[in-house]
Amino acid sequence: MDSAQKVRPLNAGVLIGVDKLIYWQLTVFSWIGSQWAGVAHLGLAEKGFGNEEVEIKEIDLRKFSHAQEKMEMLTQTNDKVKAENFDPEYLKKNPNETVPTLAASHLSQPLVDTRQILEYLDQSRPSVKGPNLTPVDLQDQSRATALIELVHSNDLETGVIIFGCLNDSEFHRLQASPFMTYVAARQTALEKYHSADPTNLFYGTKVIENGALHSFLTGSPNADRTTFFADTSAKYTRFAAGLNMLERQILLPYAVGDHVTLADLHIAPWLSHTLYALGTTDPSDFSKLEGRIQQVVPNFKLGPKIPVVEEFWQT
Ligand SMILES: N[C@@H](CCC(=O)N[C@@H](CS)C(=O)NCC(=O)O)C(=O)O
Repeated sequence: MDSAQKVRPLNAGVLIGVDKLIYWQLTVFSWIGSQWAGVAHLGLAEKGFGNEEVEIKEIDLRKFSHAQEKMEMLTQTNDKVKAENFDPEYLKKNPNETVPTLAASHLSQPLVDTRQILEYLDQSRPSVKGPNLTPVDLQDQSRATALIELVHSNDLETGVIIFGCLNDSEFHRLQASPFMTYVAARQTALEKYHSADPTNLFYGTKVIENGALHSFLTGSPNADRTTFFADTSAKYTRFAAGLNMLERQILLPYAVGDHVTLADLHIAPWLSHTLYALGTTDPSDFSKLEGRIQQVVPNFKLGPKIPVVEEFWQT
C-alpha cells in the first residue's frame, strides 16, 4: 500500500502520518463572556465539528448553553472569576493570555488569534450548509478582511461599553457593578502570579495596568475622573464612526453579499457582545446601543444593514 492510500480523511478528524493511524483532536480554550471565543464556536458549527472531535476547555468559568446563562454570569458576584487566562500553564499555550486558543496535536504551536483560528477551521473541511467561509472572489476576500479588521480595531473595542463612564453617576454605578468584582478578581490573580514570579515581565506589566484601573475604580483619591470621562467620550465618538464605517462596508444579505463568510462569523458575536454589555436581552433591539452613543454623538443613527448581519447569529 502506498502512502497516499494510507492517508484518508475520516469523520472524526484528519488522519496524519503514514505508518500509524493518528487522529487529531482539537481543543478550543474558550470563555462564554468572550465574543472572540464565540467566533470559534460558530466556526466549529459551520464546519460541522461534532462534540467527539473537539474538546472545549472553559477558561475561568462554567459552560453556558445560552444567552440567559451568559447574562447571569455577567451579573453574578464574580467570586467564580478565577482569571485562569493568567495561569502560567495557559500562558505557555497563549502568551497573549487571551481566548480563544486552538490546540491540536499536529500543530507545532496553538493558534492564538481568532482570525487564524477561523481560517484554520474553514480550511479543515467543507462547510455543512453552504460554500466555504473564505470567499473565492478576491474582491470579496478583501471586503471580508476589511470588515474583520474593523470589528477587531480599537475604534470598535467593546471595552468602552463595559468600563466607560461619562460622569460621576455612571462612575458610581460601575463601582457597584459586577464588572468591578471582575477587575478585582483579575488583580488578585495577577498579584499572586507576580509575587510567585517577580521577574516575569508579563505579570509585571499586567499587574500595573490592571492595578491602575482597579485603584481608579476603587476610588483612589488621585483618580483623575475628568480625564477618564473625556477619554470615554472620545472613545464613543470613535465607536460611532466605526459603526458608520461598518454600515457602509456591509453588503447584504450577508456581510459580503450572497453567502455567509468569515466576516459574518466575526461581526455577529462582536455585535451580540456589544448589545449584551449594554443590558440588551432582545438581539433585535438596538435602542440601547443607539441611545448610549447619542449621549456623546447626539445625531447618531444606526443604519439598517448592521442589524441584518446580527440576524445571522440567531439562525
Ligand atoms: N486579537 C485577539 C483578541 C482576543 C481577546 O482579546 N480576547 C479577550 C476576550 S474577548 C481576552 O481573552 N482577554 C483577556 C483579558 O481580558 O485579559 C484575537 O482575536 O484572538
